[in-house]
Amino acid sequence: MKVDIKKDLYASEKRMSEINRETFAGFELPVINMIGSPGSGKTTLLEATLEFMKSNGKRVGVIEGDIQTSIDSERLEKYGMPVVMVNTGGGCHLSADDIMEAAQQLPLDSLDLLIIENVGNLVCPAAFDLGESMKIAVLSTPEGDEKPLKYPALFRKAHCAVISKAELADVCRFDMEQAKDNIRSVNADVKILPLSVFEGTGMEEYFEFVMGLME
Ligand SMILES: Nc1nc2c(ncn2[C@@H]2O[C@H](COP(=O)(O)OP(=O)(O)O)[C@@H](O)[C@H]2O)c(=O)[nH]1
Ligand SMILES: [Mg+2]
Repeated sequence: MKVDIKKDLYASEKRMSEINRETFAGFELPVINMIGSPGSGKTTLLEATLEFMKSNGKRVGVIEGDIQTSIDSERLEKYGMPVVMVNTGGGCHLSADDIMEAAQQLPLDSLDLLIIENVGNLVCPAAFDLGESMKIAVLSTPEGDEKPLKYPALFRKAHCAVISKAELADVCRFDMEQAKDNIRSVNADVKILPLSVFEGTGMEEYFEFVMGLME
């Protein structure tokens, strides 16, 4: 008998993401999967989000994916929210299996929101369904306004595209309108949110969007 390992692996990964989705639905827990390049500002945005949610009485769990080190999860622990670190040991993305294991260490019944920071990478994480409610793509201005065209898979699957470090757009010669057009050309329905955590611009709209997931 011929065994199609690739097909079996795909089926098992798919089943696990379905179990995760059912588990999260059972707790009525919205789950965000944040995906972007290394350095695009995911952890910084997550820190601002935890601060905001804390002052609004919301409890947010975090699954922090990294290839190595606990640097990001240490940055997040000071907000008093439950953080679980997953080191992929070289792997370029989180899998549904990783999320299932990490979620068991979280008090899912007491959370209002779960945020997964995926491994910094524009390609691999987009291909894996973790059982999340939505993917948020994070593109920073220094990366260039053409990146949505070069890496369309992520932007096609994302519900929301954050354009981070917006205050650097001019100095990086990043054309904001062109970037929006590029994102819309691969996904007409995506919500585009330019923001700067450092300057505080666009943050209200971002928080409003995230709060909307909990209604
Ligand atoms: N100029 C600017 N830099 C930022 C902003 N947000 C984050 N950064 C910086 O970008 C770098 C990478 O941020 P980090 O959150 O670690 O990115 P991650 O690798 O995607 O998690 C750090 O030096 C941050 O201080 C911002 O709004 N403006
Ligand atoms: Mg990070």
